[in-house]
Amino acid sequence: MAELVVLKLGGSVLTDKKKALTANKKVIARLAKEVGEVINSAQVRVVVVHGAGSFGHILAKKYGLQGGVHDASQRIGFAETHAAVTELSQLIAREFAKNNVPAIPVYPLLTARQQNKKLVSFNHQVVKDLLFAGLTPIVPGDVVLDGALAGSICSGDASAPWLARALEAKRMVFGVDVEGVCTTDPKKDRKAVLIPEITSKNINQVLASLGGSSAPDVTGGMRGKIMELAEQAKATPITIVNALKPGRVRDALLGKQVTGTRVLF
Ligand code: IP8
Repeated sequence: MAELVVLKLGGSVLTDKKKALTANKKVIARLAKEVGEVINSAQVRVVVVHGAGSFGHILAKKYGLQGGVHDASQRIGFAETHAAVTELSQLIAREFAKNNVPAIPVYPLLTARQQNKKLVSFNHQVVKDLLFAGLTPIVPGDVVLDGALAGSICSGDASAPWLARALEAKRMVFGVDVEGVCTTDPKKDRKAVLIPEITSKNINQVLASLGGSSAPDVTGGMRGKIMELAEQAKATPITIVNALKPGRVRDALLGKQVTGTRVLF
């Protein structure tokens, strides 16, 4: 059986995060080609999880959905946000199909449930069945039903590791808009240094090297993120790559050595 890789593509790669409902169509087309090359030439199956970018976050903020769904206006916002997310997924699916990837969106709103913003179930059988049929599931960050808050936001960062664990994926590839995990925020600090590998052997050293003299919230945020990645990597190894650089996602999907950060535990 071909090995399974869960690919998470960040919303800031796929969309212009500052302009509502604006997709980076050229980037999506190139990534579709890279995924197509992989699944049509190698023994690799791919589940694509994608961020919502400017199709989700702007509406979610406008309606205050971060705190749940409590009134009629928020219910409209919940519906509108889901509709926008489905638009992005459909756009990606069409671009993938043009590149010989038979992609089918699977919406967490219909397959997952949360409790107080925490993912508690994801019916992964549909994802498994799509793969078995030779199709490529596309799972967006979405709004979902929440037992405590009526509705809440389910990030692709939660569903990707969940699915990777449930489907026993060989590895996860996170396609982001920076080179990988760095000592400081590379968008704000030109001295940021890429951390090529995080393992149980160097994690304490990596955590100690974070931040330098930059703001404590940046350091805290990064520390939290690395701890979370380490936890996820216990179940599934992770490679984080710059998806804006042509070929990086393709090579990472194939399991090749690539510029980025590998998290292995
Ligand atoms: O972009 C967020 O998903 P993410 C989903 O993967 C919504 O964090 C609806 C904002």
